[in-house]
Amino acid sequence: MMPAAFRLALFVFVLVAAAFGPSQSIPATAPRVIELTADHDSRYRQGHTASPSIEVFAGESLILRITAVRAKEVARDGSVHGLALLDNNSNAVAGWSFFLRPGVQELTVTAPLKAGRYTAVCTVICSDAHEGMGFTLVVRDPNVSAKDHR
Ligand SMILES: [Cu+2]
Repeated sequence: MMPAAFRLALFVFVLVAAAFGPSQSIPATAPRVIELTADHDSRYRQGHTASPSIEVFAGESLILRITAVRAKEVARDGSVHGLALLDNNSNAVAGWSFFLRPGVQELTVTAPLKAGRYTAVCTVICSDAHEGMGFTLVVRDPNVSAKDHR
């Protein structure tokens, strides 16, 4: 039979291992990766679709993997495009403001907690077509099925 002190030490070790072990360091669900291009003609694209509409769930962890391609104009700091997310009232959503450099960058974001339609816009005056550069983020309540939205 194990001495009581040893059993206690083993018990504590198991508790600590359970709390800080590898199972705790892996998130329950890995962020979903959304691939986009911030293109040379001042358009956001998802695949071949310009100005896409992207559906996400409220509070969903996302990685925006954006390939930025220089348009006509470049900001003084070298940014070729930008990204800001606006709600229905054109208010900027916190944590969703980025400047993009040429090439691939991964932006870690969290979808807004409030369901609705949001507009992502470019924040660098990248060409004469800059005003039309953006995409739509449709945020769905995860507790409401897509069918119920119709
Ligand atoms: Cu732009």
